[in-house]
Amino acid sequence: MEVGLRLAVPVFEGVDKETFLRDVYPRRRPAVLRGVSVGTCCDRWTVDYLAERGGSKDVKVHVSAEPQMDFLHKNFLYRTLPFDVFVRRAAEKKHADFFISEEEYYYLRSLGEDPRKEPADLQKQFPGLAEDFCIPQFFQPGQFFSCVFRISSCGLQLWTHYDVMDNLLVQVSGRKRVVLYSPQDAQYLYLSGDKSEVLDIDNPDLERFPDFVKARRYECVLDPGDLIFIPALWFHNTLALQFGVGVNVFWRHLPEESYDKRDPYGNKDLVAAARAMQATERALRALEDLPPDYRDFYARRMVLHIQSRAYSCPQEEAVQRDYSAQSL
Ligand SMILES: O=C(O)CCC(=O)C(=O)O
Repeated sequence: MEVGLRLAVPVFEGVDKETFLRDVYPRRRPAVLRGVSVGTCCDRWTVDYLAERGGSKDVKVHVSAEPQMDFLHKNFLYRTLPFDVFVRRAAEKKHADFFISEEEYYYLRSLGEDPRKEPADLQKQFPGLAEDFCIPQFFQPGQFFSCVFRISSCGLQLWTHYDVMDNLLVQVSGRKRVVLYSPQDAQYLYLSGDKSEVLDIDNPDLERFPDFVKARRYECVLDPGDLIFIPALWFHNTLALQFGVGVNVFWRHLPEESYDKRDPYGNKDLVAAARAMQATERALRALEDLPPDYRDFYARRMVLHIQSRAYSCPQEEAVQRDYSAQSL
């Protein structure tokens, strides 16, 4: 199979706030960070400890018979389980108690107290465990948005998507592969909203998604204790190589009013972006009133106009810049 360009995510060792802000953050590109202190969680969070300290509060989890969870075509169920029961189930390969099949896969993305209004915060939902987790102080306290628990069965793969906030994902236990794509390659990802239609990124259906091979693939494997900085708008896809526990922290790097107030997940388009997308829809509806040859002509002119007014650098330049990254 024809494969696209594969690049390694750069690794930074012994990162403190100063080196993060000087060497990593301004590049606005993904980076693996090692040697960042995140508290005692990496030593303490065994399955038994999580079950005991996390308690039996109900959590809503994703359950699927297949390892690749597909949000767009919903191949999973939402089910509610006591947290301790969930953790033990997610850690086992075969289940005596199950919803779909004895080999089903589990995924928890923790939610706020009122999931439609409040962002997740480990401190509020799991105070007994939050004591063991120390949020890296790489941003101002006022920029904090959410702190999300992520627990996956071995083999679980999460669909490719972007978020609108900057993100530090801390891998506490288990190994996880992370694949990322640049926002500048969005045109090759067959998007439906914030998610890619291409579910199997390792064996994509190239008849349906012929341009997917043009997307530059950035890849890394996180070991326990590793962090990855995922800048806002970078697409990411995760694959749990082992049962794994992670925590991610989203923060706002733009003024608060830029973000949609009704967004507890950190993935709704910025207010101005949503307005621009709506205006595009209106423009497209206006084009429908034209005969096909005129519609085609004006659509092409609109694309050129948008490119010349709004692209920050031509696509070829963006590709060129990345050839300096290390190929896999
Ligand atoms: O680690 C995972 O399971 C997914 C992480 C993710 O999607 C995120 O941090 O935004």
